[in-house]
Amino acid sequence: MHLVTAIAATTTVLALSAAALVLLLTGTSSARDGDSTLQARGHGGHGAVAGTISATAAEMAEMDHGAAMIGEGVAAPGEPDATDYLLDLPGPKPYQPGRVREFTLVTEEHDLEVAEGLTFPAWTFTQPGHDAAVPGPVLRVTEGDTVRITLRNASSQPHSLHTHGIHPSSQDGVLDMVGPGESFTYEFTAGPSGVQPYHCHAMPLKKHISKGMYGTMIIDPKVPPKEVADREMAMVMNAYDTNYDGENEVYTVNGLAFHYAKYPIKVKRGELNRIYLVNMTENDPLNSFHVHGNFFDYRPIGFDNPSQYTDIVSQIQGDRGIIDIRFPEAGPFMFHAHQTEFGDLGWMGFFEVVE
Ligand SMILES: [Cu+2]
Repeated sequence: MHLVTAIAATTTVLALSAAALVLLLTGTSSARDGDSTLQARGHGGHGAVAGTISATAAEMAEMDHGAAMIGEGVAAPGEPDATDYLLDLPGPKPYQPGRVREFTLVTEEHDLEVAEGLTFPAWTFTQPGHDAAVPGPVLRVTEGDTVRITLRNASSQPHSLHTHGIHPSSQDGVLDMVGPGESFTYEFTAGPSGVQPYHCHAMPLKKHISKGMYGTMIIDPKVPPKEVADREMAMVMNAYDTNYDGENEVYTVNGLAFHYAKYPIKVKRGELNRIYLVNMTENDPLNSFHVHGNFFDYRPIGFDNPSQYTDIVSQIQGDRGIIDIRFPEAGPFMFHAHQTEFGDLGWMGFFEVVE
């Protein structure tokens, strides 16, 4: 019953400017709840690392340092277009009184490859006709729209849909669960404008969120923002507790460890990129977004009047905000959590700024 599967993980060392290191995983793991044990093994002259993949700082400090890796040589899961549903968002719809917007989300169970060679038994919000993934799809509406979201439970246990925002108690997804085989349609008026997370609110909440049941909702303002973005993308910071010990072994942005180190996000020099940033990390109270070689405007709510001009922003669990960033220089620019452990364990990538 309690099958223990040990994986042989290859570690590759990356170095950030100071001394941050990155472990890359290869191998296989058990997909059974609570039954997998991960082991990392020193490889290729980088020094031995024993134990779980979340190696101690002391162990990592013994490794050799090298330059940060970028491109095809990086071990990362997912096809190059695996997160396009988050990186090329369709634009806003102008406000129109009386409009109704309808969505369907299906709760499913899938083994997803979240780090190279490492599968995680995820619970997902999936749109019919789309691939299952963590995070779930972006739901984009305009302030004042009547929003109807049908939750169809195709999994083996009760779930719900809880959106952040302003809505009636009956639509909050907390007191009434949607059982296996059942459906429920949540209805509310979209507002206030900005970016909000949605997530399952079944108990134990920590488990349902850490299994991957979350996504991003964008509520565009009735009056368009002063600056229209050239490119819009969602970034969800998350993590996976792959051995169910209450701590995370893998951290990512948009669900796939090191995916944007292998496949940097191409942006055009001088263009305005708008990033809808959400933190759905469980087990750690804070996560952060830091970009190299640049600063950005940050808005925790709404689209105008930024509250910060910065190169790093931190968010508590469930927090969110909007980043507006232009790159004046071409070239690769790293972005990552500035909790260096998170970066080491997968939450690191690059923008490739092109002319
Ligand atoms: Cu759930």
